[in-house]
Amino acid sequence: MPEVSRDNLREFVHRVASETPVLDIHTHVYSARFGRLLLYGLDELLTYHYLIAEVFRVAPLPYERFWGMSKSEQADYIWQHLFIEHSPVSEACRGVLTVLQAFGIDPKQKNLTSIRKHLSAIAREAYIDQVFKLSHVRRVIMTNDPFDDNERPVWEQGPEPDERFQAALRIDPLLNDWDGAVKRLAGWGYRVNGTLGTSDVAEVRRFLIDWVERMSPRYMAVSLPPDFTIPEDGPRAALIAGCVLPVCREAGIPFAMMIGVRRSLNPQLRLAGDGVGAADVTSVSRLCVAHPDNRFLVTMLARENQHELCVTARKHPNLMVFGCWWFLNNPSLIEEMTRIRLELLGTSVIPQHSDARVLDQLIYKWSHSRRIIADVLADKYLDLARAGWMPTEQEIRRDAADLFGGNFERFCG
Ligand code: HDL
Ligand code: ZN
Repeated sequence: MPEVSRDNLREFVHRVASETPVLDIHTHVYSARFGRLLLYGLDELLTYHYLIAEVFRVAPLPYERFWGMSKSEQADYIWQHLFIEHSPVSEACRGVLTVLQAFGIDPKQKNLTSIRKHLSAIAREAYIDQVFKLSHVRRVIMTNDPFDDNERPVWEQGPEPDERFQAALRIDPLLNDWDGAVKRLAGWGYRVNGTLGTSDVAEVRRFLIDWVERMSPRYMAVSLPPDFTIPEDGPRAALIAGCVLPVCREAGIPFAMMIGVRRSLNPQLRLAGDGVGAADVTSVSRLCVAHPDNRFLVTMLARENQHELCVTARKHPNLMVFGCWWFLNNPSLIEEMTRIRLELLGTSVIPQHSDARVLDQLIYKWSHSRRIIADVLADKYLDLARAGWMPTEQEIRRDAADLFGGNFERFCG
């Protein structure tokens, strides 16, 4: 296979990175059969909760006044204050522009009404196809919550038919609000009383098995607060060890832990009100050691946790580090994290996920991240070249395929 010359290495790596189809392992998008849960189009892009948090900084107004606006009035307000009256330099603002550009729209030449008209003229199925084509994403993994009253009935009708959308079984209410979950589980016919005795354990396992069979999830997932520790008093540690991990082992799927979110720092901002806190990485290590037959996908929300998480991953082959989550999904931190990861873990990582909530965001979240990951990868190959090791085209394609989905698929088995 031909080696790549040093002079055109960077350009070749960028081309491969932009062309490699991605398996996006964590998103909040939905397939068409979920109806209104599938968000797409200009107003959804502009009312992304990241932009809601940002607009209150430059144009504060009474929260209820904003929440009382229609979706398009909120979008107009955000556009006016974050794009017209201030330069849209934040990552979430720039993302909207990247999406419009990909659809061939010059926002400087149009107004929101004509942009809305342009995008809403595309039928929903065609829109989904267009976004997958423009983003070079081959498959997304959704976030599927059996406790969500809008989502549950859809799953009760049957499995997901669109193979571009796969499930992840998200169990935050079970692990983070056991008392509330007991009431819901009992209402669905699971014989639980909250004592977490053998009957509760058996019934929670039955609940999880029922949903694994219904969803065929690629993994089970939970988001956890900064003060999450193992061991810890309370039901969460017992539910993880006694129910979640045995069912994951039996189903042959990983358990994903997303650690470090401080929910509702500002409840008036609703989805936009969450914050971040440094968490305990040693607890991840303890779980990996105590459950060697389980596989753990882990992402942490605090920048301060990233280096220690990579060092921990060097100790545990059953630990896979993934993504630049949420407040880390910005160029400066994606670059820093990708460098730390490649230098400590080689290509044995999942460098990114999109966390897209609006389907169109697949376009910008991936085009922004591919560029950064490609640049870091090119730098590492040039470091290799200085040591006399020039990668071949095939090796570069292999590495990109690993990073953009292959590592996840092998890790999931
Ligand atoms: O808990 C999560 O999965 C987070 O990603 C939240 O959904 C958060 O609101 C988000 O969308 N972050 O990007
Ligand atoms: Zn998420």
